[in-house]
Amino acid sequence: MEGRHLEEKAAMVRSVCPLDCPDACSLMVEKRNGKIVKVEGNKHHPVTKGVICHKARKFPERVYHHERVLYPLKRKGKKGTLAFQRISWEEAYEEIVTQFRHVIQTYGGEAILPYSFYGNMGILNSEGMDRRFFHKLGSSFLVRSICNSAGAKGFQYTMGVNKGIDPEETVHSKLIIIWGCNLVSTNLHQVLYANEARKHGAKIVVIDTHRNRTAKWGDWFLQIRPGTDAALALGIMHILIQENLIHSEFIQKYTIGFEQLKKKAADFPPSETSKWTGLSEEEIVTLARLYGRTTPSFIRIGNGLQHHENGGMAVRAISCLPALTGQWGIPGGGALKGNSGFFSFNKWKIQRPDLHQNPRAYTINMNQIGNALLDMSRPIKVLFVYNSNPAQVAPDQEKVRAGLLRDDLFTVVHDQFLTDTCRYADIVLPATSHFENLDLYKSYWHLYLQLHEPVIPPLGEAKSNFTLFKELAERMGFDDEAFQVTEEDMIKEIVEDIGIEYEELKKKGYVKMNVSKNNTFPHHVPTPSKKVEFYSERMKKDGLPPVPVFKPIQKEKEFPLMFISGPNHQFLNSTFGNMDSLKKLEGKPRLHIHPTDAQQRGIKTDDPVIVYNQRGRCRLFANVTNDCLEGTVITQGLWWEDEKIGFQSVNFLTSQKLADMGGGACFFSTFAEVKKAD
Ligand SMILES: Nc1nc2c(c(=O)[nH]1)N[C@H]1C(S)=C(S)[C@@H](COP(=O)(O)OP(=O)(O)OC[C@H]3O[C@@H](n4cnc5c(=O)[nH]c(N)nc54)[C@H](O)[C@@H]3O)O[C@H]1N2
Ligand SMILES: Nc1nc2c(c(=O)[nH]1)N[C@H]1C(S)=C(S)[C@@H](COP(=O)(O)OP(=O)(O)OC[C@H]3O[C@@H](n4cnc5c(=O)[nH]c(N)nc54)[C@H](O)[C@@H]3O)O[C@H]1N2
Ligand SMILES: [Mo]
Repeated sequence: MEGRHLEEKAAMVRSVCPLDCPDACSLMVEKRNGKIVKVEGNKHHPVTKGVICHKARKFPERVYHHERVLYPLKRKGKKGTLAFQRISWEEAYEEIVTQFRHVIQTYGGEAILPYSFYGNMGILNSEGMDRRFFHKLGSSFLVRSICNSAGAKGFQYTMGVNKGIDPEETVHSKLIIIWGCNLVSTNLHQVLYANEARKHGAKIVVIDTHRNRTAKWGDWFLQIRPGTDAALALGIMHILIQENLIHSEFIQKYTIGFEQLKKKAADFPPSETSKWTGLSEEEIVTLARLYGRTTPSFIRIGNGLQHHENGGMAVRAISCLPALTGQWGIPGGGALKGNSGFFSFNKWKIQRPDLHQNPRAYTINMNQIGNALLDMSRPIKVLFVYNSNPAQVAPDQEKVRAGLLRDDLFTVVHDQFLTDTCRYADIVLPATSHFENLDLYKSYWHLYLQLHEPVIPPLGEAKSNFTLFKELAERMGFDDEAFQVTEEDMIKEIVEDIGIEYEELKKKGYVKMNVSKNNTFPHHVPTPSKKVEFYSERMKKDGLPPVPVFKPIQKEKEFPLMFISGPNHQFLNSTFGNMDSLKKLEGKPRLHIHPTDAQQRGIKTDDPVIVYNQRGRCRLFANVTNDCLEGTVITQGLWWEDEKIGFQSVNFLTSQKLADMGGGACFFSTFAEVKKAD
């Protein structure tokens, strides 16, 4: 017995972190008596190198949490409450299929809407069998643009594809600019590379609205007014061009539209740039000269700065900088917004849009789910939520929840926990954790594709998304071969398409994507002109200014404070927001407010405050601090509703307005007023 016990204790199994996070870590899981007891970073993985965050270490607690949903549930109380009764999978399927059939017959397939994002980043469980199923069902299409789509589009206009440099190269960078990105919380391994570069003399500059953890770690912090990054980028260009700190040969060979860009940048002398950004002229000039004189330089473009009305253009403008100083192609030089472009495979083959009988079905932007649920001219009758928690993460919660409360809406939620969205569900289905699934993981930052083999069998009656949609297809009588495949079949299809040996992947667990001159900048720039486009004809066709411009964010008179509600350190969006250990580490949901703004409103640290605007309100605890600018209030984290406190959701204040590009969300272009709570 003793020997067996020791053997069990030694069982270490490979896994992958499924969270929507750039690092996509390789994990090692310690199992004892068939149970996961510990999760650590894989020391052998070239990027993870044995280092992982707190959240991933807490996976055992999450997987075996007493509140985990393990059986199908049916609502027995009113919508908005959490009153459910246990039912069998057969009953659940029966009810769902009956609803599907009735709604398709009465209103058409478009009255069914899937709502999903990347609660689990596994390709099979986030954009595989589910897509096939809803296509065949003939449902409305969902535009999944809640995260990075404005910035991704802006970057693509300049560079043609969502690719940047290989982050492993950034140890060679001599200047690292972290722009609108809270790395220390959101991209830990980039911090490790930057620390390595710093040992070799690199300087780390942080451009952010908030003196966040990353700003405190960097060497030089530039605190910029929110929504003015395009002005700063143009201001840097102005000085680079004026002081001839540009790389003319590179510009000549690899870019188009320099003359037009030069003209635009001429409008942004330091005085003008300073007026908009709030940075001093000296800061702007020093930054531009540092950028113009340092090679290799690297810009890590974050997601924060693009959650604005003008966010697409901000990224578009910043992405022009590396080409001006000829950084692309030098190891450690260039920029990185996202690297998903390295993992290109034929999505059509995996998602099978051809199964859809009505390719002109409604298209609904997930950022406007509130309006969509309330639009009775084309009613959504069934909402099917998985991998997402719209009653927390989507903007304009007043509308989202009014929609979810509709008595004539049938809502199914597939999740591991009774999230706030489950309050409105008619049926809740138990989802496996990623440890229970076979799946394939890419990263949107590093370049390793990873295979995940199940570490434990499904808990309770939980099913993976893949299994759920495959079984639903069967119940609906869909007999296409698309629904006959196994997980392994689908993985093999993807891997083959990407050009990786499945056996090698199975053996090692991860394989690096092929990176060569033929698929990286500046030799391969897949824009229409095949060059870096300072001037973009495509933007013009899309009704956008073809050259980077700065358009200030529209202010709102009655609500003088800009309200920025970003992610926090201990949660992953709303995931983990129900775990006491991580909540304790995070403390209270805070509103960081500048001393002048606080004083004007009679607010002191720890006071409960109400943040409000024309759309709604939320209740937070004040932290009076110089870490934010006057006129900007900041909160972090998507905290779950707490019955004792009530209305903690920051998304009651955010709007459904779309960004300038890609149908992106504008979470941070939100205006509000603050008062002390009674
Ligand atoms: N711990 C943790 N890690 C996460 C997540 C999480 O919730 N928690 N979420 C994951 C996901 S889905 C994403 S998309 C990424 C997001 O991670 P990041 O790319 O780091 O983006 P954010 O944290 O949203 O915002 C970064 C910073 O932008 C600042 N900011 C806001 N407006 C502006 C502006 O106009 N200009 C500039 N320069 N800065 C501005 C904010 O103050 C914030 O400090 O993180 C991923 N990783
Ligand atoms: N105010 C404000 N709002 C924001 C943001 C912000 O910065 N500020 N950030 C935005 C961004 S960048 C993003 S990406 C979105 C994220 O929005 P979401 O993708 O909705 O993220 P989460 O809140 O983490 O919810 C994911 C849910 O998926 C569940 N889940 C995990 N694995 C599985 C699985 O295998 N199957 C099923 N069925 N479910 C699973 C989790 O338990 C969790 O409840 O939020 C956006 N909302
Ligand atoms: Mo995101």
